[in-house]
This record gives sequence, C-alpha cells and structure tokens, in this order.
Amino acid sequence: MYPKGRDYSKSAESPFFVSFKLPKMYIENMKITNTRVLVTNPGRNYVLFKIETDEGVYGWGDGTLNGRELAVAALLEHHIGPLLVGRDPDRIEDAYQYLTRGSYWRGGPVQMTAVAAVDSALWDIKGKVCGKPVYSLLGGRTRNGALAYTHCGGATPEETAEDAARAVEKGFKVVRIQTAVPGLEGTYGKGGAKEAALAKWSGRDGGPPEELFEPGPYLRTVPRLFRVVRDALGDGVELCHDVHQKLSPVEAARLAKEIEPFHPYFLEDPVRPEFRHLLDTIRRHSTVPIAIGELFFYQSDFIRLFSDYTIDFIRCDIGHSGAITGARKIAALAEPHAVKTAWHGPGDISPIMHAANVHVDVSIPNFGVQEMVFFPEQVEEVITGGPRFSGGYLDVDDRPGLGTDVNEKLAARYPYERAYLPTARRADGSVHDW
Ligand code: KDG
Ligand code: MG
Repeated sequence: MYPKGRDYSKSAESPFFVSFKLPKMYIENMKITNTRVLVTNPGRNYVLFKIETDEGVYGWGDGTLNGRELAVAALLEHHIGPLLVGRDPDRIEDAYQYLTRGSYWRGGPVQMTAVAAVDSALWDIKGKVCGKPVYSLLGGRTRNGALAYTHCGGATPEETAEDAARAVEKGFKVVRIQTAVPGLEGTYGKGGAKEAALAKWSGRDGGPPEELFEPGPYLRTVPRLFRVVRDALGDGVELCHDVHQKLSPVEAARLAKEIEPFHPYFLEDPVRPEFRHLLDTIRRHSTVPIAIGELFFYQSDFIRLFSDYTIDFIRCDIGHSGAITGARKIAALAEPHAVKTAWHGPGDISPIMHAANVHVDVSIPNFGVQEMVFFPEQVEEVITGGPRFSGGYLDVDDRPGLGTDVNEKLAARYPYERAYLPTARRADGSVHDW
C-alpha cells in the first residue's frame, strides 16, 4: 500500500559519502490523481473532501462551513480540486501557500474552509504514507490527552446546574454554561450538548429561525447563572460562557466584572470581531480570561491581540482557518505571548476536523482546552475513527494519518438538507449581531 523507498546508498560516488538509506516513508514522485467532494447529512450537513493518489493512498479532509456548505463544495469541486491533480501530496506547506497567497482572491470563511479541507486530507495522506499518526509528524506528543469541555444548558440556571452536574459525573472538568433568558424568545445555546451535536436549525416556513435578543435581560441573567451553578457545583469545575458576539465592549466589560467573583475559566466571544481593537475595554475592568476567534482566519488576525495581551485563549475553528497547517502557525505565534488554544469544536464540523483538532492539541506546547461534542451514532457510522473521550480528556490513537475514514455508501443515503443557524433581532425588529 505504501510507496517504495529510494536507495541513496547506491548513488554515492564520493569517498566521504556516508551511506544511508532513506526509510520507506520517503515519497518519490507521488501524485494526486483525483479529488472528490461528498456532501452528506447524517444529522447535520458535512462537506467531506477526498484526495486520491497514484500510490493508492487516499486522505479525507473536512470542508464543512455551517449554513454555507454548498459554497465550499462548489469551490472545492470546480476551482480548487482541479488545481491539485498532478501535484505532489507531500508538499503541504506549499499547497497552503499556493491556495492562500498564490491566488488573487484570498481569505474569508468559504475560501479558508476549502483550504482546511485540502490541508486535512493532505496530512491524512502524509500520516498514512509514513505509517504515523499526524501528531507524531507534528513533533510528537506534548501531553497524554486534550482537556475537553462540553455544553451544558437549560431553561433556567437551576436546570443548567443540573445539566452541568451530569457532565461532571461523566468526567468533565470544564463545562460551558448557557441558559434561556426570561422574556427572550429562543436564546441560542440553551439546549446544551444535544443542541451542539445535532441541530438542524430549519426555521419556520423553511426560513432561518429568528430569535429575540436584548442586552438588558441577558446581562441580568448571566451573573445569576454563574452564581447558581457555582453554588450547586462548588469550585471543583471550571466554567465558561459563550456570548456569541452579542455585546458592545462596555456591556461585555460589565458582564465580565459581574461574573468575576465566580472565577470563570473564560468568557467567549464577548464582542463581534470588528470590535477586536476594543477588547481592552473588558481587560481594564476585570481579570476574567477572554477567549475569541471563531470568526478569525489567519495568524495576522491575532498579531495585535497577542502582542498587547488582550486575550487569553484563541478560539479559531481550525476547519475555517487552514486546518492543521493554519492552526500550527496561529498557535506558534500565540506561544510567546502566553496565549493558549481553545479550538472551536462544535457539531457542525465533522469528526475528521475534530480529530485534526486533537492531533494539534496533543502536540503543541500552548494547548489550553478543547471544545467537543458527542456525535450521534449515525454520524459515527458514516465518519469513523473520531477522537475518544475519557475521564475529562479527548484523545486520538496511533493509527496512521488522522485515524478517520468515510463510509461513502452509507453517506450517500443522507443527502444535503438546507439548514441555517438562527439569527437575532432586537425587540424593535432590527437585526442584531450574531
Ligand atoms: O457554526 C457556528 C456554531 O458552531 C457556533 O455557534 C457554535 O459558538 C459556537 C461554539 O462555541 O461552539
Ligand atoms: Mg462559540
């Protein structure tokens, strides 16, 4: 299955030449022969990308972008896939450079998700060719597992506390807590782990769902949520909360200040990405660690935030920021600035990208925590070999590559279904930030 090695010892003419034989892993003139895009919905839509080679080795990558799946699928199928055929799959960094800097149109979530699909598939191939798990090729393990957190939620803070207690019983040492806000219809995130793993988001009349958001009731509810959960669970568990970019800088500063006594692990996405230069407003008023980055795509998005030390955790979705190659670059830039990783790990990226997350987590020095979901059985039958959870940690085993595979026949039974995340409006009917 794996390509032949080249014996360099035979070609040496110099008497000073030290004879060596490159290991079998050396790839000589390996070529990409075909690419294939597969869109499947075994519970949620996933865009899977296969790269095949002339040596029979293939890799699977993930190109899922929630609510914009077919845009990435078309980009991969019509514009990027054809560019890859005939290239050497060993040259992953070159592919990243070519696709991010070499084309005139660059950047943005659709393009960077397609780059991530290519990157994850190429790392899968490289691992299989070398007979090594990807984390080993990234420098080897720096830890035995990736500290993981799950979503806990409920219709009231008390219900969220019960949900969080169940998570702690399962072994979680970190939980994300959300709750419904009285008077606000919807309230994204209150569904907890189930909502995170399996949500179709098809709204009324087939249109995207719309929720009501007002900062006042929200700002009055979340400190109470922290108090109720802390009182119920004590200090033995770390608590996070996701604002989903819905506050202004000064509102976020107020929230951080009011939840500070309950010692949150981090406050996530307190403001929208366009306000990143104003994050210091929160810093000046509290010591609550700040996590941000789901809507950021490159190293350069973080330069000021790292160097000014305005954030503590990077929340990029590596599936939308160049996958393993992109994540390594961002993490390396963060390392000397005391910033840790907390890669996005929702149900709307496939187990392939969750595996990529963990290969990076267990091999970098500045890993912080990994968001995770338990996928429904149906998803795990279509996409096999994702990371495993035990005792509060996620891990991947030592199978070559990412360790994941796709049952193409089964995937074909679950066609794409249009689905969107909910959007938010204020009480006066105007659009509010996602
Ligand atoms: O596609 C976006 C969702 O995955 C996002 O809403 C989930 O914010 C999220 C999180 O932290 O998981
Ligand atoms: Mg989030």
